[in-house]
Amino acid sequence: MGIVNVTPDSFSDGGVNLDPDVAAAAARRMLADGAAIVDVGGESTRPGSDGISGEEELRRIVPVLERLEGAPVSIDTTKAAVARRALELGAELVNDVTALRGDPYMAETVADGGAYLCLVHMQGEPRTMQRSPRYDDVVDEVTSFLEERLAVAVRAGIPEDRICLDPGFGFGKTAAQNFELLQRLDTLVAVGRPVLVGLSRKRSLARLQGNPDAATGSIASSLGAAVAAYERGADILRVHDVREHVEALAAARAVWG
Ligand code: HH2
Repeated sequence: MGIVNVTPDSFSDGGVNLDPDVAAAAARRMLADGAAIVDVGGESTRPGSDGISGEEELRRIVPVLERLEGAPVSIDTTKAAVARRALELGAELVNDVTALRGDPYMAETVADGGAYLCLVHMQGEPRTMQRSPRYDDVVDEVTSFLEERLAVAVRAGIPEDRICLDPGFGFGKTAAQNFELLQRLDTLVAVGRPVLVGLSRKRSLARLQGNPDAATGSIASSLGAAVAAYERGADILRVHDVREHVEALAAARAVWG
């Protein structure tokens, strides 16, 4: 899954894709490089971000989706109105980092639109989530949460076989908690739904290089983490650098045989 953030403030590619022609070209390049789908988002959910109105989010993403007609697209949004418009414009998957908790109309929007859904774990909300994330057992808590949200989604009429689960790296988690989730990814895989992971360029990766102040992790560290996640059963990798990840996965697959 390639990432196309149509935002001025995303943590690693903010401002790059604000022109819809540039954003659509970037998305098409990712698909040509081997992405199965591109995730278009109009609102940054980076730690500390405040959120924007639905009108502003639509203003950013609609021209991009119009230019991507016929391409496999996912919409990264927490707002039902944005998801509804994106589905009308051909999006197939709704990537909701609130796991249907952010907007009371999101579940029926996904169900009525016949869309796929990604449920993401987040402790707190983007503005405050990194202040002091706390868990007794991060793996058990994230897994139980996602099982509960999966049940909610299915009760709302979204077929289970259209839903994938995401532990939400960096969404209310310390670097140590992120890596524990990755080490024990098999617990989430055992739930039986495809697992999506978003590690690409995230700050926890920069910590490994001993740089606590870096805002982004390197491509090389993203690749290492992605291959490790793949080996632990991740099905979908949400990444900025598609070609590099496709090549790294091809090598990992060749080793696996
Ligand atoms: N991470 C981000 C945004 N959306 N969706 C899923 N399913 N999983 C993730 O890990 C995830 C996500 C944050 O990364 P990014 O889109 O690069 O930045 P920003 O939120 O600043 O736009």
